[in-house]
Amino acid sequence: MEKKPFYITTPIYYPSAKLHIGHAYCTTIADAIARFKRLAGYDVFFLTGSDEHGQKIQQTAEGAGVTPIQYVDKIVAGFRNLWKELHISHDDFIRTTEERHQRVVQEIFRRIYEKGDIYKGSYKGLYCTPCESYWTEHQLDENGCCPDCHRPVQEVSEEAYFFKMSKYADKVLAYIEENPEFIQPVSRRNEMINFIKQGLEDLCISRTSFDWGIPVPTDPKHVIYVWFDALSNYLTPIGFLDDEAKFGKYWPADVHLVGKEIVRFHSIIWPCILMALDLPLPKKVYGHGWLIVDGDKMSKSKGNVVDPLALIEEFSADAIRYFLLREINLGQDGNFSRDALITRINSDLANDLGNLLHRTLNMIGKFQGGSLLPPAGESAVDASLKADAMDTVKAYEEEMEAMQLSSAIKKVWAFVSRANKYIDETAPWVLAKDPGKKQELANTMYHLAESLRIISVLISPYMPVTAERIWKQLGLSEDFSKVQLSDIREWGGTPGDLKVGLPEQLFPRIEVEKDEAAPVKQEKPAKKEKQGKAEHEEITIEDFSKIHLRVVRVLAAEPVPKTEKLLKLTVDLGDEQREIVSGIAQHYAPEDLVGKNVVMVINLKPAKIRGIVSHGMVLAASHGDGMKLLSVDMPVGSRVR
Ligand code: ME8
Repeated sequence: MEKKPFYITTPIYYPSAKLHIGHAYCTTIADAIARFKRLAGYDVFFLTGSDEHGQKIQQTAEGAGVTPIQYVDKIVAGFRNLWKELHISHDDFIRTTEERHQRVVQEIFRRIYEKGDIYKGSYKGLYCTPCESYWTEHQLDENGCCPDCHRPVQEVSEEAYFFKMSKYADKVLAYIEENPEFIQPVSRRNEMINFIKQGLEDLCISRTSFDWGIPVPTDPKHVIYVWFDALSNYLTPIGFLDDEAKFGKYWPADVHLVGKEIVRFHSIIWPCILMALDLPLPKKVYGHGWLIVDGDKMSKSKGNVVDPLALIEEFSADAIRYFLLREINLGQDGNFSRDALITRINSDLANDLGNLLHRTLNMIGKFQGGSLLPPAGESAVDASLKADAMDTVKAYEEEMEAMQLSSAIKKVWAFVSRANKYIDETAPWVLAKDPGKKQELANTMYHLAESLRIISVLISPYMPVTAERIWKQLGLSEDFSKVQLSDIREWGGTPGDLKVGLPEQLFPRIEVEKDEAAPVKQEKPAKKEKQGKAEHEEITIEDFSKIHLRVVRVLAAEPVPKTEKLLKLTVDLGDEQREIVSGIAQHYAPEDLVGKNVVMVINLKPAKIRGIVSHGMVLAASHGDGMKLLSVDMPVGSRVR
């Protein structure tokens, strides 16, 4: 049977700087989806690449004293190496400096020009070079800077070609409104609808003040605007212009996965270009959230970048992948913290998964000489484990199809815990002492090995190396790269006489320094005299401006078990949700907090309190024994200064 095609893309990254863990996040999500789709039997084409033209890159190269191509060659080699180390399974890597791409961009320009949707005019307006974006006066932020990156914009005035975007505004709006699945999540969709309703102006698509770009075919003193150039990359490797059958198979793309700040380019400008070319529009543009470090988007200028290669070297690619995909809900911002990463590695990977494999293989070795014995009959607890396994596969598939990667892997972990509990319930060490329980013991060992076989397939989009290691330790002979989801939709794929391997540690436990896991100050107030001194110490306005205070809404509250003072709160920051732990249980009942708008420090370093990672702190005033939260009647997301 012919496989169904599935085409997924990441953005092509600017080689203006080294990639950081935020870029790795985006590519890891796409990789997990691509791997899942391959498992599910699709013919997948997964594309990533580099976006190498534009003024920003020309300037950076000049600053470094090299030619632009020398500059990008070196950085792009670093991209490729990172994707290799992170086990990214892309089918092609497109560079916008390649001849195959240049040809496509010039042909697209020519076709739209001939159609009359590109015309020559003169551009006078504002340009943000770091974002390579044009802005109008009314779109700037309150300081007259770029509304995306908040850096100063430049006035530019030059002869330029324009693309008639205004002509397609109504059509693209209708497409967005008629196709609720097109822009996800829904918050981004609403933003885009509002953006178009404010009016779409024609887009300036050429520049003459620098030359690092693809020349306009009929007027080579102009170079084509980087976004027009970059977006076209999605058509190049799937056969546009040279392989009609291939192009017909993969286009329109199933998913363009992009960061939330570039949804606008993908869901408005790109569809207008495609309409001008009479090509169908992509099925989905998914805007994922940002990886935040200490409350701020990671960026070189802020000096808070986390180097993915160093992390991979320290903790392994699979551990990083697992953390990113499990910890953050796609679409929402998520905090990256070393403490949270170590907690996940120790509790989920070393403990839950590592122990399940180790205990199982150890017992098969010790009680049955390293071999399974064919199962016969089934106890109630065996049947319930089997039913849970099948339910997990089903729920996992549904979540993965909906791109809910975090929920899907949580379901797998619930099953890992279930299997660990099954060991305690069946107590194989007791069965092993009773010769009359030989079959019961054989059944138990079989159920555990089969559960692990299923788990290894389910985790393979997240942790491809670990998944295969489990498969091999189990002694399964089938080539792991050929395994499909259909192999685990039914229970019983493990051969009844399988000879298993020796257990090898999957993830070593990471030892944490004592104060890394210490509770935050809320639980242990500083000494009185220290507080007094701090109160009289003057700080500058710059010191104060480091503290990001925001109005947030409490969505849920519950006591932290075995504590008197602590409540766990889920709060809405306006653009994401977070969990925090607060020492206010003696002053507020959980139900009184839900729906309250309170003030929170959002860039406080996360801290683990009683096993829960707290991402921020709500403010409260205290007097004697009384305490009240600072509550403000302002919309969620308002900055407090
Ligand atoms: O925008 N967390 O390239 P880019 C999550 N060349 N994602 C992040 C992130 C973070 N901290 N920082 C960056 C471009 N990203 C264009 C794309 S596509 C035709 C052209 C994500 O290198 C960001 O959201 O600036 C974006 O999706 C991607 O990295 C590339 O960013």
